[in-house]
Amino acid sequence: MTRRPLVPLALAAALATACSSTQAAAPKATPKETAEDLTGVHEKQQGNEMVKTFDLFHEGRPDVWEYYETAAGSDGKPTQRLVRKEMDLNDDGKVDVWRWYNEKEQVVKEALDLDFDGKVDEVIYFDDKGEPIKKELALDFKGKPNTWKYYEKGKLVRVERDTKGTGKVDTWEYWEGGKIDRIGVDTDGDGVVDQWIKKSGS
Ligand SMILES: [Ca+2]
Ligand SMILES: [Ca+2]
Repeated sequence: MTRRPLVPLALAAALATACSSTQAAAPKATPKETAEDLTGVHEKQQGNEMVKTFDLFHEGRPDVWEYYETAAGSDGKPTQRLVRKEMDLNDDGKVDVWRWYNEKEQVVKEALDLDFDGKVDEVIYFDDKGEPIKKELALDFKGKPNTWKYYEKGKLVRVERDTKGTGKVDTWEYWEGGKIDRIGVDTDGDGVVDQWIKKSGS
């Protein structure tokens, strides 16, 4: 297996920030807000975030990065809280999983690069019980979501699809009890169902 010879720049910058204040300034990076903006590298450190790294593959470089914020704890003393985590699952030096945590350190959002090409293929949003609320999927692995799944109490209730690659939803599947109940299709592109190709009870 070929190995990338150098630690990625963003990682080097992250480590430099964590380890020393005398290092050269980190390269400029644009804060990333959405899954589409994630490009297989590290998100820029925010605020007073510090990073802890782990070398799970024991190869002398990190493959898990945990980002902590310092905040006042319930006793008023400064405490560290995990705010996000990045993981390199296939040991190519690029991040494949990004997780974000709430103030109780529960995962609220997870982004996954399933085919390790640097483009995010799935983003999952969780409620405070750890159940998925919504999944955004790029089923063609091209990095742009084309399918959105919505959940209530952990159960799939609706799937919205952009089947024409227009960036707009054109098909709505409504699920009940683990089965599709009805499917509506927008045929003229105005974002409203024109035709029910499967009706409730049919
Ligand atoms: Ca990777
Ligand atoms: Ca991908």
